[in-house]
Amino acid sequence: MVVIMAAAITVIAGWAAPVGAQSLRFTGFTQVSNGYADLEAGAVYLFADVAAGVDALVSIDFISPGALVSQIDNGGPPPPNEALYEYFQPKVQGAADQDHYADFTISFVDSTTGEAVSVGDLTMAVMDIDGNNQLGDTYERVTLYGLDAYRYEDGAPLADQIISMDPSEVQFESTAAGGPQGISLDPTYAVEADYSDVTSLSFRLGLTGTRSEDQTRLYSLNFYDTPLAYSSPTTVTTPEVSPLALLAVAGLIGARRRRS
Ligand SMILES: [Ca+2]
Ligand SMILES: [Ca+2]
Repeated sequence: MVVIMAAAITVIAGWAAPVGAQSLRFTGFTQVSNGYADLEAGAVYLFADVAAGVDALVSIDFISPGALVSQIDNGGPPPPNEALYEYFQPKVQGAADQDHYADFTISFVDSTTGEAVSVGDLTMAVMDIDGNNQLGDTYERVTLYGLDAYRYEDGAPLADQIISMDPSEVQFESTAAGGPQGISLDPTYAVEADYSDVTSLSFRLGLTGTRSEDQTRLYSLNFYDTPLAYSSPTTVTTPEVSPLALLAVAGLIGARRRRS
C-alpha cells in the first residue's frame, strides 16, 4: 500500500462523471511481484482495464490474527451470472473465537503510464451483507472509509447495526444470520456508498459474532452504474454529523487507537 500511495496523484481533467455513472469491472487479475506471497498481507493484484484506460491495483493491507484471505476475486468463466463475475469478490476466513477481518485498498492507475488517476465519482454497492447461524452466529461486518454518502433499505436486517465511527468511516453489520444462499442481489442485504474524485478506495471485510469452527465468507462489491432497486431507501450523507457527535466519536477513536 505504501508503494502505491507514494505514486504521484494525477487527476485526469474531464474524467469526472456524475455519481453512480462510473462502472468498473473486475474480471481477471495477476499478482504483482513485490516480494509478498499470494494472499498474504502486502500482496498486490493488478486488474487490467476495470474501466477504459484504467487499471486497478488491489492490495491486501492487513490481515487480523486468526483471519485468512482465501480468495482475492472470483475467477473462471462469467456464466451463469456475468454480473457477479464482474464484481470484486474476495473471501475472508475467520477462526472460531472472535472478530476477524482483512483490510484492502483498490488504487486506480492509468493503464499506459501506471500513474495514479481519479475515476471521478462512483458508487460501490456491498452486496449480500448477511450471516450464518450454523455452528454459532456469524455476521458479516464491512467498514467503508472516505465515503460521502450511503443508502440502505428502510427496515433492512442491517439497518439497526450501522455505526458511524467517523464522518467518513462507517461500519455495516448484518443482523440476519441465515440470509440468502450464495451472493444475493436483493438490495435489502446491500449498502450503496457514494465516493467523489476517487483515486483509491479502502475498506475492511470481516466477520463478527460467534462460531464453533472456522468460517469463510464471500464478499461482493459491485461497481455498476445501475443503482440498486431499493423500494424505500434511506440516504445518509456522511459529513452531516453534528459537532457533538463528532466530539464523542473522536474520543472513541482515540481510545480505540490507543488500545490497538
Ligand atoms: Ca470478479
Ligand atoms: Ca454474504
